[in-house]
Amino acid sequence: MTHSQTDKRFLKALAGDPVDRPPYWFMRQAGRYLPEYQEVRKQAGDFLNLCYSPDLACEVTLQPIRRYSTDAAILFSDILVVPDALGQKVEYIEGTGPVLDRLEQASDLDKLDVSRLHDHLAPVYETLGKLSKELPSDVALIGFAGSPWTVASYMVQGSGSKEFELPRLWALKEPKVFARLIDVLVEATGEYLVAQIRAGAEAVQLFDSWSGVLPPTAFRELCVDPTKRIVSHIKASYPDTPIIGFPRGAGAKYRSYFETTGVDAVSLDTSVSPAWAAQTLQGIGAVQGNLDPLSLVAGGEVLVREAATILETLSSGPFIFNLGHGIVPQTPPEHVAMLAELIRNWND
Ligand code: 1CP
Repeated sequence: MTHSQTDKRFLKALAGDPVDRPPYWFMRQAGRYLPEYQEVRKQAGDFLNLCYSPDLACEVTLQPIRRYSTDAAILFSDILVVPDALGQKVEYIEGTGPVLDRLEQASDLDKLDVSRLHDHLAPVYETLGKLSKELPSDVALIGFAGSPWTVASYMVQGSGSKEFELPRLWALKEPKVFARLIDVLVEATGEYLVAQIRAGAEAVQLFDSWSGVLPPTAFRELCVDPTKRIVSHIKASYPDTPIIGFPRGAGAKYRSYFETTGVDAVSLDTSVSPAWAAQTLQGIGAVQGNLDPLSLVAGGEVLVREAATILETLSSGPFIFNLGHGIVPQTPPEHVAMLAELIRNWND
């Protein structure tokens, strides 16, 4: 987004244009901590059914906008709709999280079918179309996908994990086979995000939630390179649509990720010091982040202090206020409302 006409604060900040105050939105701003989400979730029954029901998905996307007047809405969906669309069995089990019929050997990759992608994900595109019509005119619409490494991790591990040993070991033992899986995901993710933009997304975010478990060489091969290929694919059709990368846990490697992939902005995890980010990253592009989601659970003084430090340190460069990771289920919605008000009243 280079200096095009927009009155959306979020898009201006991404383009490096001046803003009256920092824009804000919160990762996982829709979800279980909101009673009105729980209602719709009950109505939908199955979690994937919620993701694939345009009216309901649209409604839960709008819920946090009504409460907090965020500057951006993020499509309500999940990163695991992509393996689902490729034909891998994905289920969400209450209290456990996602469970997948795991990929165990090279021949399992032959079952993945990219040709069904758009048919399967048509309801997601429909949700974006509805949101484009329903959102207030100053609120930007963000589409998203998981990055190939993070999505592959779930496909191979078969569930969430702290260390993701199975995909890491597979990548080390059979790099060529693992590269084939990454290639399938690069293609599917690139296509998926282009279709999201066509349907109305004004920016997209790539969530690489598990990039932090990889050592430097694997980080380059499995996170940076695939992300770079996806960015090129998107930019070929939509050169002006900003792309935000979230290589969670990348540490000092945030810099090479930012410079090499060509993303327009990076989302910072909680471990990144705002002062370091201001000095090292804001010269490359916009940064987004990075309040500890637990500060939002704690509320009060500590929340005000932590948020103020981030605002003071980062708001003189291109900056979007966000969390360092998603809102957790035990977060009191009043704390989020208080934070939103603090940011809305901020200008230094
Ligand atoms: O029962 C429920 O209601 C399910 C809870 C839930 C929700 C609300 C899941 C299951 N996904 C979501 C929505 C979701 N997931 C969004 C919606 C938009 C918003 O931000 O408001 C987004 C962007 C995601 C992305 C996502 N899903 C990521 C990347 C971001 C991150 O948090 O690191 C990941 C890793 C997932 C996988 C996933 N989906 C759901 C759960 C519980 C998990 C994590 C499982 C694990 O512990 O590994």
